[in-house]
Amino acid sequence: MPLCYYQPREAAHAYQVLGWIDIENDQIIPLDSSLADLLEMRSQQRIEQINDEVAASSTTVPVRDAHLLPPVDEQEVWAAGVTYERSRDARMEESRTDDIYDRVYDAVRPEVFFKAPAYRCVGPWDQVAIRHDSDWNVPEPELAVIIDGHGEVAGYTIGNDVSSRSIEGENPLYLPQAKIYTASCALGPWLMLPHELADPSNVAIRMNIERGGEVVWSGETSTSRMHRSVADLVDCLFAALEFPVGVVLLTGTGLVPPAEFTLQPHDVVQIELEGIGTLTNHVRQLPKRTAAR
Ligand code: DO4
Ligand code: MG
Repeated sequence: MPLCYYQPREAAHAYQVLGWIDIENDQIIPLDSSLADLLEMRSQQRIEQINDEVAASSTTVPVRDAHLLPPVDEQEVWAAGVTYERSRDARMEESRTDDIYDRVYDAVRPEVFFKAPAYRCVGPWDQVAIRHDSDWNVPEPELAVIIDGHGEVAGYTIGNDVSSRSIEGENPLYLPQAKIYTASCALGPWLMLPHELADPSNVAIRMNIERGGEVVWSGETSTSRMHRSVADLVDCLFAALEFPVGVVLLTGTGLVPPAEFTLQPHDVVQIELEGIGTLTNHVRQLPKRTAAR
């Protein structure tokens, strides 16, 4: 059964609760621990803690009365890039410095970059955003791995690494601006525990993009086409960083729409990862902002 963060729909104040979803009965069992608490533990202790809290819980919340939130609290989200051939080809197509992508694809050291703190992530059915100063924007459907403070995989969810191809394509030094902005990272709908996903290296990934009720692009790939292993990416992330309350790692995209495609406001992006679920988000455009001085 997956874990989720939710907010009771009728709650007078915004607060989030970690819950264990009983999918068969459409109920959420609230837990006392936070995800950060659980990710500080080693896996055996974490499983025992979840089981104890489920057994001790005396209330349940119908799933329809819960607003699902991104399944993170204090974690940072990091991302790997150019881990699929399709991503390498797309970067080479958009960039004037195409050989750097070819070199990183085959290099021992992967591309790993910071994507978002937890508070900037959006959850299922929330709006992801495209920048007002970018005219070429895409969703990136990715397997997201939740790693505990000891470097062990603690779960899986779905990530959308929404990106500006025009900004990154102009100059690779603009990568943070292409990747990190308000609502550029969606996570959800929940977190599957490791034993619930039969084979993370063979997960079908499907994406549909709808506009005005019609599918304007769809594609399918599989994590079996990933050029690197999750274990190698985790090792790289932990090589010189500590994450006491855990971390989320997006593992790269293998689906990139053709060059003429760009996201538009009101598009609906639906990402399905077999064995995990479906993450659906609407698209909005960020307004131009100026710093208040
Ligand atoms: O180099 C750009 C990042 C590519 C990326 O985010 C991906 O391959 O998923
Ligand atoms: Mg990506």
